[in-house]
Amino acid sequence: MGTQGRLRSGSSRLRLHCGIQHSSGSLGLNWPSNWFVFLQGSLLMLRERIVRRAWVFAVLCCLSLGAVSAAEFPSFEQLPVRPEPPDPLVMLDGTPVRTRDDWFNKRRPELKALFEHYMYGKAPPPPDNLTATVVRTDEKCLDGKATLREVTIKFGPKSAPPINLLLIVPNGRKGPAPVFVGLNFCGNHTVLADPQVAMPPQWIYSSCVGVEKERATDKGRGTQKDVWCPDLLVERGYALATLYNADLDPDTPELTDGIHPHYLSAGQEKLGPNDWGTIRAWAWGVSRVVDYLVTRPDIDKTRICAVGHSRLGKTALFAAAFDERIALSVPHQSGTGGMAMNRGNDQETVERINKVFPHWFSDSFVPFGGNESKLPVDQHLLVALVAPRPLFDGEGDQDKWANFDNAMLSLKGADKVYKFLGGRGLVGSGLVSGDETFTDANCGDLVQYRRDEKHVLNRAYWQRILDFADRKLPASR
Ligand code: GTR
Repeated sequence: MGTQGRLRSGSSRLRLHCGIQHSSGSLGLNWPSNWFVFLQGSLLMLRERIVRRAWVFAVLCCLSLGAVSAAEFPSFEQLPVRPEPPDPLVMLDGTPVRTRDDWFNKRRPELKALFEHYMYGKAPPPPDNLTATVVRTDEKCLDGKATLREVTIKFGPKSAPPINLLLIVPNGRKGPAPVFVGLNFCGNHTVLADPQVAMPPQWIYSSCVGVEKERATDKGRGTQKDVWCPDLLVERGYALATLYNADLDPDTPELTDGIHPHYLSAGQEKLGPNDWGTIRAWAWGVSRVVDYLVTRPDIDKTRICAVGHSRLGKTALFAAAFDERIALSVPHQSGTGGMAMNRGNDQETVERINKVFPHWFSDSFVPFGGNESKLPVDQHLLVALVAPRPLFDGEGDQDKWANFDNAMLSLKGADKVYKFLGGRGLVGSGLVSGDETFTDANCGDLVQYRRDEKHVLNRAYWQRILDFADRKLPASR
């Protein structure tokens, strides 16, 4: 799966999320505990003040007066070490976010620019020439319960590859249907057992069923139906819009395929350090599908949900963070680069993810391997960008690699913004497990849902994703 990465240097040092942890014993002092608490508090305040000053200094050195622009962000070397995750409600230059207006018009654009600059890379602006052609319709899909359409979506430079969208919309409905949009790993023909759905012609993961010499075959048809569960979605009144991720960018380090080469300027042979990586390209493609979905009368444009598993869960989160037309998001087992905080991640580290998947992020992310505490952003801020819209963080008890504990830290870090915007954010512990039903007492706008499962998306998860969507996006909205 595209794992032959460029080797890069860097240490695999781990950092504690909570910074200094002293006890009076470790200091060798015998002071009464209230003295120690006082001293500890003062040290923490002093450290916070020093870190804040260093930040303000670095930012002021790099910014001229006026709005923050990515070109003026501090270089990696200029960034101070900052063990605590950045406060979502404090601007990069230290100015507090006091109003909704500050959030939506200042901090939110700043965070988007920071994520693009230091981590995922910058994508081109939305194209103004998007066209969609329905190339096949089957009104009798799923025993007549749904209408299937295959749609070719074109955009951007003439030479750019199209998106081949599979759209399944329930037939028996009273109004426009809510929809889940997500990229798939193995091709549209694997989503349901239909002999006619077009197979992707390009490179495909050899781990997908029926793949021979890195190309899809008929043997793969319907083999992902228990991952996507289109019958269940339709039964519950939801549409499904899905496309193979390689339509946008095959999951390999090569720059010669997918969307990237069509956006290089004349003579440019490689991406710049802050240009879009594969996850950014995938998420940009999700937004192109949304461009199309909002034009369809059978789709409820106020109930568009983004879903994805694993690397495609990272994509779903990023898409929702950047595209406010996405009303609800389901980053499922998304791990590093998705829901899991980079600071203190003892599972997949920044260094490792960049080594194994050098194309997923922009090159500007590489130096943060082993230096996570220099990051001016962390994943709680990507979740904060989704606020106040509902988010379901699906996790598996046996899927330690995705680091559900660090995902919970992201939810907790973003909660502040949900509440600042008047939403419910996290409620109770924020965790709902197994067969526990969602109630007002355990489910706010943010929830971590965990089952005793490995790294998988399946019907059992979908039941709960749909329960969450029913609660958060009722038809009467
Ligand atoms: C793993 C990778 C994870 C996750 C996963 C997947 O190898 O380390 O970040 O994305 O792949 O996408 O299945």
